[in-house]
Amino acid sequence: MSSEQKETLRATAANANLTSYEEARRTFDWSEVEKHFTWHSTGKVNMAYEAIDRHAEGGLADKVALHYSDATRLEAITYAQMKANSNKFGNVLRQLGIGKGDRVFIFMPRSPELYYALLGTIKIGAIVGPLFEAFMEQAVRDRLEDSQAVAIVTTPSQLPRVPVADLPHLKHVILVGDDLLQLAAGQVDFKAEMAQASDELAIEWVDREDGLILHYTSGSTGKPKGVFHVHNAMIQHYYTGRIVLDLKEDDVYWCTADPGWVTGTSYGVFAPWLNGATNVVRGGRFKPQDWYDTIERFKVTVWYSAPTSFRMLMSAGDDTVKAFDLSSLRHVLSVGEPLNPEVVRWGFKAYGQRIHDTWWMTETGGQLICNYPSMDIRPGSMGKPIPGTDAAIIDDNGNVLPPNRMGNLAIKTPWPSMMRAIWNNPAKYEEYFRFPGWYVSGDSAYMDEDGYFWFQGRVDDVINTAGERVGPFEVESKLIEHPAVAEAGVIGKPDPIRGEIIKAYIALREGFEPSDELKADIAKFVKEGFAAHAAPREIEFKDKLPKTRSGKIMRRVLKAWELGLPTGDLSTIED
Ligand code: 6R9
Repeated sequence: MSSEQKETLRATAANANLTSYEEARRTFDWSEVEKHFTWHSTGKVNMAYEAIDRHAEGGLADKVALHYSDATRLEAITYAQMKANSNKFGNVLRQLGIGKGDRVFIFMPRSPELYYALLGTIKIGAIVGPLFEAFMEQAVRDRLEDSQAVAIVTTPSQLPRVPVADLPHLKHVILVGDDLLQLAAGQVDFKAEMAQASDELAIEWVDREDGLILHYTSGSTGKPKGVFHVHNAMIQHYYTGRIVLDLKEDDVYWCTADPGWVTGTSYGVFAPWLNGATNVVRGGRFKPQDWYDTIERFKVTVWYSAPTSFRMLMSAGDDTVKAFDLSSLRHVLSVGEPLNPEVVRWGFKAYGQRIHDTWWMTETGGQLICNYPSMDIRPGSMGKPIPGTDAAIIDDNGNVLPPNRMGNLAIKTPWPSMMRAIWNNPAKYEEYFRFPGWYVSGDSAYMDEDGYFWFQGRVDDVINTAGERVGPFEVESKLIEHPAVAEAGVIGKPDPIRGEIIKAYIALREGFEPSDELKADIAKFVKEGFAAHAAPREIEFKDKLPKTRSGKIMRRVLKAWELGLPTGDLSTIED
């Protein structure tokens, strides 16, 4: 396909922070961004200071740092208050003897207290480990054991899922709840301690390469990996906040991700606050009406969410959109999974906004391949590498492939927010860097002749049917264009003749019933609208598809079902 024929949404944002992508790629220099931070004069730094205190002391004291809301709470917290409360929590930890380099985990639902705890931990130089609130005991155990955490911040209702007795190094359990009466040995009452703690704190000034955060992420097999990041990541968080999120002084920014997922910290905590924006956090479960209400109520201008949410909003229909005033929105972004062209088209129609896809990983710490307000969007493409980095498609021997060839998506090393280790597992870390000069992502993609990158699937998910390599994403994207299809997960099912055949698991939209006619109609739709070889030969309807808590369809679970094999580590599965 030549690029002229490719569907394009033209750039419209003339006053974006990044005015010319091409020029920035030629002239950009990370050392310019570094000058923005304290270390430039002192040699020492602290992420939480740069994100909060600097603004609290620099004229934004009374600006709202956080608009928090859920079904029962509505609170606006200023930068000055955020500074004071995170200082208090830093003091609470210090009084317990916790300090630089110690691992402190957070295992609780979103709330203002979660953010005080996260920032306070960082302020004393400890390493924070955020967990999804819904983790079960085994998932909590694996992570606390591997990291040898000394403390966990949690709630009374989640406490039964913290296997304290099995974790000898876990000395302190800090409980966030009301009227805690009887505390067992090692338990600490968050609210009582915060009430008497000083709001002045001597910040732990650290080196750029000192530990910041440990994000556990599930591999397809084996135990979760502890992806280790350092304070230096702030360079990338700040910069991508400017050029990708396009944050400006008056923005009200909402990232819908939970801090248990890297998106909820890099872009739910660090990037917005490093840029001095007002941040919105909505607690509780996803509901279309609540989400639109959040945009309307806080007049959200920049909105960062995930394909799974956009697909659910699309399923909820245009009338739901019309019931709210979403006119404050000026910039919308997506991450976590491939963003189907149909979703981009719908978003343009329903919100009048181009949804900007962004690609990155827990391991990369920050955004790497993105669409920018000042760049044309090709629906279905992840975009182009951020200035200051380079990406390529390489073969299994590390050779760079020409345009339009499917292969391993790789990033040229290094970049500021790159992981610095897999905790306790140097061998695993080295695997990512097996070709000198490259980080190998494990994703399969191709680059078109104009430098746009197109995701195909995880390398393990690519299907080989009758000699043709088919990325599951393109088939799924075609499937969801069918009016009956809400979500689709596509896998290769072993077949004696074709090697693999394409099998689609499909969740139907409301109002549609499973039937053989519908299966045939859907298969025909892909065959005629996309390609005969990519049409599913088998379709199975499901009420729901298995997804991670960050909304990724778990194709490997579909495949394990299909083959009757064990499903591997399921600690991050949603239900
Ligand atoms: C931030 C985050 C990383 C994996 C990644 C890829 C998938 C993320 C994507 C995307 C297609 C995008 N992924 N963004 N695939 N298009 N824009 O998601 O981190 O949870 O570690 O997942 O997610 O497969 O390798 P993480």
